[in-house]
Amino acid sequence: MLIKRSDGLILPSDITPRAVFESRRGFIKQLAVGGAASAGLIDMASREAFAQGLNPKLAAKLNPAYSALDKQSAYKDATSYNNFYEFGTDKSDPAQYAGTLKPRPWTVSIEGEVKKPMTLDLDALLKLAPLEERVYRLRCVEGWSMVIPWVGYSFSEIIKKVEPTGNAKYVEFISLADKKQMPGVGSRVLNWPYVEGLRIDEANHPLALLTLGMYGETLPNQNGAPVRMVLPWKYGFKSAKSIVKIRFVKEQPRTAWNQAAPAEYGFYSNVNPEVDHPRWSQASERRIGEDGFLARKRKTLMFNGYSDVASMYSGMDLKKFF
Ligand SMILES: Nc1nc2c(c(=O)[nH]1)N[C@H]1C(S)=C(S)[C@@H](COP(=O)(O)O)O[C@H]1N2
Ligand SMILES: [Mo]
Repeated sequence: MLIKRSDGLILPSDITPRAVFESRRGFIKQLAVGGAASAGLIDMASREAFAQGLNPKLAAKLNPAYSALDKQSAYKDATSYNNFYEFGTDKSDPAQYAGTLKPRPWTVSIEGEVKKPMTLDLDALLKLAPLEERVYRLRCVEGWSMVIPWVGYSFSEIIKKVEPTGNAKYVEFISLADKKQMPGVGSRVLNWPYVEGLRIDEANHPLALLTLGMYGETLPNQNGAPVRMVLPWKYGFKSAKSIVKIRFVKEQPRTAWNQAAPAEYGFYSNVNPEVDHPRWSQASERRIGEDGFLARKRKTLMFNGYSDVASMYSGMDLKKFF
């Protein structure tokens, strides 16, 4: 597929020779080979891992067809500048307080309009489909962006397994809301649990990533351990973290941010430089890590540069369905 770079160039990533690709990657880790994803390695006491900033390795093969060539964000930035309101509203809160999240054992129940409802534990999720590394840009609605090598597989793999019924028009993603593990859940900034949603065709789009790791490791707590979504063509808040339940439903889900401020956060929330947030412009963005004195304000691209998704919205007024 064609992935537009943030500088406006269009690169046919599927024909870029792998070697060129690899050498351009700012960050290459020799990933542990083979069964790293299996039980043993991910059983390390999560607290200790958090304290040491050490997450178990998670082996995955780069999928160049779905990877951006942008310079990758520093691991340090990606793990210390976060939005995860269950741990507080400051960018530094998740890295500071998410040590109390216990990502193992963990189960995700998948229910609603499906022929085969199921509850999957982490091992089952890790084995459900081959893990891929995908370097995605993530654009926060607040006007900053990062470039992160995620590890996971297309959410469509889950859809295939549970066999939605004809009534399944939307998918709802529900995050953990446990006061004991998440100090921010005591506050009333949002209606807990954090809920997000997609139309079923969006959920089936190969770019929609069921994410279990980043930078060759299992997900750090502050990034939504142990399992989250990453939807690179939508504003960051659509990518729900620490998911415990996935429901296939008939009606458009009532999402947390849409409920909190419907005029500001629409259900679709596709990245769109032409539709401003009521309180600020969305025409440009600041790439985290580029904020030295030569910092560039980057132009925000339609669908964050993931133009493949456009056909899902043909005929829709994207100003109305923002
Ligand atoms: N459960 C939950 N998921 C969430 C959030 C949150 O507060 N709670 N914040 C969202 C927002 S606003 C963004 S920009 C991304 C940030 O992901 P990152 O910290 O891994 O970069 O997570 C999204 N997912
Ligand atoms: Mo965000």
